[in-house]
Amino acid sequence: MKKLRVFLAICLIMALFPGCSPEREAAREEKLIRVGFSQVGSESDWRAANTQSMISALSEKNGFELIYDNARQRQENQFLAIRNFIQQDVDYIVLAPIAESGWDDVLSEARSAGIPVIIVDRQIAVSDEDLYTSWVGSDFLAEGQRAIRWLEGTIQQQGRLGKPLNILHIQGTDGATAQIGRTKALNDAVRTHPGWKVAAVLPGEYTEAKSYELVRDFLAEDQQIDVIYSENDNMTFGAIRALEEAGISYGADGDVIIISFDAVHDALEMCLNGKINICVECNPLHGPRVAALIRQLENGETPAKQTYVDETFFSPGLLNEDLIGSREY
Ligand code: GZL
Repeated sequence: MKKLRVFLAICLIMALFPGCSPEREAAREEKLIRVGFSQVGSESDWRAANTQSMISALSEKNGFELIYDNARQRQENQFLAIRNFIQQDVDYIVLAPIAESGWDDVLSEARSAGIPVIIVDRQIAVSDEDLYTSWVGSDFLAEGQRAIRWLEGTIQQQGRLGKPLNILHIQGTDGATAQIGRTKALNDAVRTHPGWKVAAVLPGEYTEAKSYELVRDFLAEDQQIDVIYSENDNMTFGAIRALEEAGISYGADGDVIIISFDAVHDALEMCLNGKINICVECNPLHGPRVAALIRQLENGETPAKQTYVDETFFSPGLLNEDLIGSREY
């Protein structure tokens, strides 16, 4: 009976207001907020935690109808998803952009359709900041600087400050804000410390498989390295596999210092066991923040244009099983 009432209400609304879409009105009748979410892909443990956080927060029991799209690490798939969301006349678009550039046209189409856009995680570089309503994510340069400050302190304690230091840099997806910020912190430090040298920059794409292949091939050239600066945990896992195959010691008691970003569960376990020297946290749990931003907009409020999440870092002495077990990801 309720369905019939909804159907008749829609027919009446469509007759009176032909501009309203049946989907938007059906959701309105149920009072669900329709959200289209374009996710980068499923390249890492961090991304899986981020996706889970968004799906859990933007659930029907929380008043949302979520339309989720996995772009499989291709920006053109994100363009397609956003255009589909516009066609489906969603109330909001949430975008986790794979890279900073290329968004002006598709976000102009969303604005013309009157659909607010919220950006999560990495940032976008657009000609008009009004093309998106709000952004929530991490300060990636600060993450990198946290890692560098720890490295400087460790090298000083070892009496190696001012001496040569060969660093293998495993980089995330080129043009991603996380890559830009974490890379800048390292490059700034190399300029500051004359003895520091980047032995190679390996484009690991944030995946374990790609990192393993690149580090394995690099190690085959027998170049000596003192540090691996890996821009996410999954690339670290791949690098560690390659180090073990090459018989090279690493971690708290090894020859190669391992610096890793994200601080996902498995990385923290490895850090606790001394296999990773420092895990720099990158918080993926943006779902509740995005839901709150949408609620603000629904209530006619103006949310902050940018919201940075609080983050820290972990080294073996700062970890225990209880702490690791208490974390959501
Ligand atoms: C950082 C995020 C990065 C993570 C990777 O916020 O964009 O992308 O560090 C993920 O694990 O793939």
